[in-house]
Amino acid sequence: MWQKEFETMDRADLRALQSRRLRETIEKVYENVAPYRAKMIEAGVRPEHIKSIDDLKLLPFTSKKDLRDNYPYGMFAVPLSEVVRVHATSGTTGKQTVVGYTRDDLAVWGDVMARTFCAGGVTKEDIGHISYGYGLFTGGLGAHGGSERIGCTTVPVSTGNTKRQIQILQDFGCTFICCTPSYALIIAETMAEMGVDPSSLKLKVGFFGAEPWTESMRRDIENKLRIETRDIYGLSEMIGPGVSFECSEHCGLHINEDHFIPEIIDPETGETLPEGERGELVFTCITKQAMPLIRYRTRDITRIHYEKCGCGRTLARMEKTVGRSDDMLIIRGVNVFPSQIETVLLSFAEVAPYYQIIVDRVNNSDKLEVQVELAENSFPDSVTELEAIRGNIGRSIESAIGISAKVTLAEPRSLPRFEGKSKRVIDKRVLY
Ligand code: DLL
Repeated sequence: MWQKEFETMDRADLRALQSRRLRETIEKVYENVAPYRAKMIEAGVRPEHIKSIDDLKLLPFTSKKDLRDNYPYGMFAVPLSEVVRVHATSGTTGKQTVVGYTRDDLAVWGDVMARTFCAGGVTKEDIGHISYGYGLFTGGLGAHGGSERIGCTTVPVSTGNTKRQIQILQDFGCTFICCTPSYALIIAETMAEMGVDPSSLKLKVGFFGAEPWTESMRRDIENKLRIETRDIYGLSEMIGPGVSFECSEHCGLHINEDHFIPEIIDPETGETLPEGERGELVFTCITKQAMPLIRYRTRDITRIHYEKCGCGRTLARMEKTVGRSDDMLIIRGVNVFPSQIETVLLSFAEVAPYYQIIVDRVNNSDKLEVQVELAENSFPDSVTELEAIRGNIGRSIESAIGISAKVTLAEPRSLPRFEGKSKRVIDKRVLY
């Protein structure tokens, strides 16, 4: 274990630590983050009302909307001069959700990722192949920080060019890999096409996350790549990857509770649910300096178990998430909100506000198609004109969401109309 004293802490001691850190955090945000102060005043809560983690439920929730309303830095609790890094993830409209880190926050991130890798048997003798994207996405640099923190030789490959990735795995003797589970399957298939025998590699274990995957996908990856696998979960708003991690027992993901306090709520009513019930996961950061979020609604649906694990860790375990309480899609590891696509479509006078978003998975790769109706009065009279509109919409969608989409222009009045709630997203992916 990387930090045994925290990972196996007696639960009563952990609770005391969490309560102390929560009190300090609440005092700090009340003082330094105007939107929090305003929300707490509105809810009639003062920092002195928060004595232990039992008082968490008195505090108002935070959501992506708060981050959007205070874009880009309005939720920061320290001056920008203390912030050494920012990352960003998709917002629900045109603007990104921005998160910040102080130097201490980066150190904590390194530690929680080091815990993750240690739980998969990684030591400083290992060589890490990081194929999560580097950049605003937290996957690449987050995994990178943890790998370096342990002292592993770290290979910052980032995404793309699968054949080159395989060449690097072979030549550099990488012993662990980090990427999305669907990309792991693409690597496996490409290896088969190239005639590379996975047993000839030094690869031992893979850390896969950033999107949902199933136990049968796990078996498939393990068989095809001849490695062990670990699920890793996180979200940019908390820190990135490293919020929770799997150990060799494979019985849920240990939440780094000394940094993030989890709660499960009913997504409809906001009520805290009793231990063991399934609902929406909510987190409170209790050590983040730059941007501590209080009762942040992740929208991920899961259940938490608090019994001690066979591995000796006392940190609570969350089950694999079983969906979301909002309409966010994860396409090729990228978070996409249908509203982002709608915003783009509505900016084109040539199309009507009737569209469908179709997501499918072909050969382990997600495909996105956007069908949109042409406006009745602007039916273009040449194929060239039609193609130009299609091309412009495609480019605008790609620049808004960061991934490409096949755009299909439909005839006026040809797409379904809905009397009740419209169903604009058709997700055909079946996670086997
Ligand atoms: O996906 C951080 C990350 C990077 C996690 C690399 C793991 C590995 P965001 O882009 O902010 O951050 O997306 C967060 O992705 O709320 C979940 O819905 C989903 N997600 C992340 N990990 C898992 C997982 C990163 N292991 C959102 N299983 C979260 C299922 C996951 N869903």
